Amino acid sequence: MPRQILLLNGPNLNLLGTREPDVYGATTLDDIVAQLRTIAIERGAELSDQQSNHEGGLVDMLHDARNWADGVLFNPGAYTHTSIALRDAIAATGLAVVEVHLSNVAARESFRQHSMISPVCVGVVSGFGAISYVAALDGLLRHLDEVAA
Ligand code: DHK
Repeated sequence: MPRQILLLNGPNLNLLGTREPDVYGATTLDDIVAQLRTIAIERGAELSDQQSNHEGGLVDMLHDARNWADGVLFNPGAYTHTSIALRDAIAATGLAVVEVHLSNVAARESFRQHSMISPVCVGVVSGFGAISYVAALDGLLRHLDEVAA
């Protein structure tokens, strides 16, 4: 049975490609999903993708994922910096979550320099544009292998 990975993206990430390309790059979310899906298959995993602009919708998606996903790549967008509800949802589900950011949030405005969710994630990848997702998928699959060993 292939490992099941959820790629979960939060608000405004549906606009990737046209949204502030100097900050977030020119790659669309569809391009990122296609690339990750190919890599996942090469690594014996299956990737599903979901996106919501709503905090509660993201909470529901995490709750649902506990029934089928082995791990989650999660870019919560701006909710990274504000959402106790998302932090609690990750803790409550016990899912292995990797936090992902296209930009280097540590080098940006002070309000982006704190993450509510980092303490309940297995790791964080930030600052490599679309490649952040590729690195996060690699890290998550290695983490799941280690835990299973
Ligand atoms: C994406 C967003 O939408 C911002 O609100 C975060 C993150 C950074 C990113 O770099 O992927 O602050």
